[in-house]
Amino acid sequence: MKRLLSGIKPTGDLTLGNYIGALKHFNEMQKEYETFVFVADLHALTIYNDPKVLHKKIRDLIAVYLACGLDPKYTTLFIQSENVYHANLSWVFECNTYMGEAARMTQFKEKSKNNENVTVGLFTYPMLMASDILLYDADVVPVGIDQKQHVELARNIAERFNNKYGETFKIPEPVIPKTGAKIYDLQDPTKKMSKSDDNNKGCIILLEDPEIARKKIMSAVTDSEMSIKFDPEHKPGVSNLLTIYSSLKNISIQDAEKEFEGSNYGTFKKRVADVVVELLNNLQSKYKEVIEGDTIDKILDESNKKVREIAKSKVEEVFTKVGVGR
Ligand code: ATP
Ligand code: LTN
Repeated sequence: MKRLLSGIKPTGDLTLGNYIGALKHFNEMQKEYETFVFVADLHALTIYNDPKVLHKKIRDLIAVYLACGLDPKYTTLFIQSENVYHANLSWVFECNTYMGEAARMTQFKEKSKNNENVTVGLFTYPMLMASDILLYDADVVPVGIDQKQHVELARNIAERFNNKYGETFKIPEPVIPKTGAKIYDLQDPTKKMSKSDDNNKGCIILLEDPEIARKKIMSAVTDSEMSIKFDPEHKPGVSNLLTIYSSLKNISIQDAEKEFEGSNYGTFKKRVADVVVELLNNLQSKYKEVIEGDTIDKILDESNKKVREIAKSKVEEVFTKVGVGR
């Protein structure tokens, strides 16, 4: 069985963008692949987080993974920092990545622009991400479009390492969803819906009151026409709502367009809001069950053993090949 691996940072509040671009796909793919999904808590440290809040967000993310349908029968759920080998391998990759290729990462360029508090960690973050992926010989890595470049860097690192030191790593493939690879902000549909954004009127938060989410959809920016057509360039707001609707209903954009032929924007938004509210209601009731129950630690303890074993043998192989240790 092929392996799937992906992770999400426990910073900010999880959004509908995270759900449609990532969580939903992990859930749909878990039976087809041997699946590893983790909380990328070391990645969260590239910016300052209140430690107490970070601890809570890590647990919350595990609960959201379970609430979204990730099933420990199929998916190994774990916390990155609980497996020390991620950071070990990352160092080796930092020493096998050129400054020029790391400096080309779009996310680094964007996040470091006009920012005086850029850490070295933000720069080396893609090498840690490469180690997350390559430690487990992942075949596929489902991510939103903004992470594709990082998975491509992981491929380059793997190929270079294999050429230099002999066959060691599988070359992973990024898997980008056909629809919903990028969900946009409801107030500014040219910008990604992001949990690190301060203005959250344009952002649906998975654990927020569903009625607040409904209001956000009802006041989403559209345009002054009256046609419900998918045209991201000229009609970014309407196209974004069509993407959200078709992803959550599991139908094509064309079918969604047909469904709304002749409808006005008010009716359209109400129907989009209904599917979003239904998703949040389901997700939140499962989340509550999990976070109040006692299964989280059992699941993590079990998967911990498994991931450490896999990672230990990979890191030992790498250390021997590069010539460190006895
Ligand atoms: P930030 O927006 O805070 O920089 P992020 O949400 O991109 O962070 P993660 O939470 O780690 O970072 O992302 C988890 C996954 O969700 C990634 O695969 C990412 O591509 C996807 N994702 C995040 N936002 C969106 C979005 N608006 N549309 C589609 N996918 C998204
Ligand atoms: N960098 C990703 C989160 C992430 C990840 C990974 C995704 C860390 N390690 C490994 C896939 C595979 C992000 O910011 N969204």
